[in-house]
Amino acid sequence: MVESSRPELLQTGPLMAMIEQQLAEHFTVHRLDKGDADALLAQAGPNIRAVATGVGATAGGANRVNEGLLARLPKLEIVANFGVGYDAVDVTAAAARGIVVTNTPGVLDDEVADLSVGLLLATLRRIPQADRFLRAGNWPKGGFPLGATLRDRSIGIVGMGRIGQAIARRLAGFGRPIAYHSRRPVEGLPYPHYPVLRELAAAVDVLLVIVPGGPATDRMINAEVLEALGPNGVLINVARGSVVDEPALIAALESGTIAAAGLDVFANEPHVPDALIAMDNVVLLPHIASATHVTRNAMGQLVVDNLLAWRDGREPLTPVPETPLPVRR
Ligand code: NAP
Ligand code: 8YV
Repeated sequence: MVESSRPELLQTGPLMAMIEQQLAEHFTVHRLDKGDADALLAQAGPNIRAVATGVGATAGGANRVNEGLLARLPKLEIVANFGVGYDAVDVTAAAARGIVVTNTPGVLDDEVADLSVGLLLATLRRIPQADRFLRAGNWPKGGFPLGATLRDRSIGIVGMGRIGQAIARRLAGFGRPIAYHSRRPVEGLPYPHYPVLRELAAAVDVLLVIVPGGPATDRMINAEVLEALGPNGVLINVARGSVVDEPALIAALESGTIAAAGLDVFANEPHVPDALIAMDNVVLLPHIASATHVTRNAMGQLVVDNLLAWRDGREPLTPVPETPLPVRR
C-alpha cells in the first residue's frame, strides 16, 4: 500500500541535474548538505522514507549513510546509491533495519573498462609525461626517453566481477597473459585463478585492482603485496582508494620497490597526497572512470528508476546482494 504519491526523500549531497530534476518532480526532497543538518534531521527525519546518495559520499566524503544517520530515519525504506560501489552506505545496518539499498551495476562496465585500459597504457608508456615533455619545448633538444612496454608483461586483475571481466576481455586483445585474484574462482573463465593475492602479485608484472571498497578489502594492496609485485611492477587502481595502503604505495614508488602506478581513486578524495603529485612515475586521475555524459546519465536514470519502482510498490531494480529485501510496507 503506497502511503503518499510524493514520499519524503533525503538527498545527502549534490547529484546530477537530471537526477535532481526527477527527484523534485516525484518526491518531497530534503537536502542534508544545505543548512543545519541536525535541525533538518530533527524536523524531517521522522517522515523520511527514501534516501538518494552518491557523489561526495565515497572515500572520505562527509555524507556517508551510516548507522548514526539511519537511526534518525525511523521510516526509511530505501537508499538509492549513485555508483556501483556502495562502500559509503552501511549495508549491514541497513539490512538489519529492513532497508533496501540499490546501486548502479552493469551500465558503467564498458566505460570503466575502457578507462582502465587507457590508464594502464598511459602509465606504462608514460603518455601524460610525453605530452608534458613536448609542451615544455623539450623535443627539439632530443627525443623522449625510451620506456617500458606491455609487450613483455603479464597482467593480474584483482577482482573478476562485472568490470574485471570487461577489462579482461579488452586486455585479451593485447595478447598478454592474464591471471586474477578473487575469493572464489569464476566458472568458465580461461584465466588462472590465484586464491592468494600475494602469489598473484609475485606472478605478474601489472596488478590492476577493481574490487569493491569496504572492510573486506581495506588496504589489501599493502607493503607485502607491493614487494611481491617487484621493481618492474606497475599498480593500476580503479577500485577505491581504501583498497590500497597509500603510505605503503608512496614508499614503494619512492624506493623503487615497484616501478610505477596509475591511480583513478585515492584514500581521501578529492585530496591527493603531495608526495604522489610530486612523482614522475605515476599517472593520477580525478576519479573519472565512469565520467562520460552517456554513462553518468545511465547511472543517474537507474538511481531514479530504482526509487520510482519502490514508490510504485514494485521491487527495486538493482538491490545490492546484502539487502535483497522485499520492500517493507
Ligand atoms: P562486482 O561485479 O561485484 O565484482 C567484484 C569483484 O571483486 C568480484 O570478482 C569479487 O569476487 C571480488 N571481491 C570482492 N571482495 C573481495 C575480497 N575481499 N577479496 C578479493 N576479491 C574480492 O563489482 P563491479 O561492478 O565489477 O565493481 C567493482 C568495484 O569497482 C566497485 O565496487 C567500485 O568500488 C569500483 N568502481 C570504481 C569506479 C571508478 O570510477 N573508479 C567505477 C566503477 C566501479 P569474490 O566475491 O569471489 O571475492
Ligand atoms: C562514480 C564509481 O564516479 O560507480 C562507482 O562505484 O566509483 C563511479 O562510477 C562514483 O560512484 C560517483 O560518486
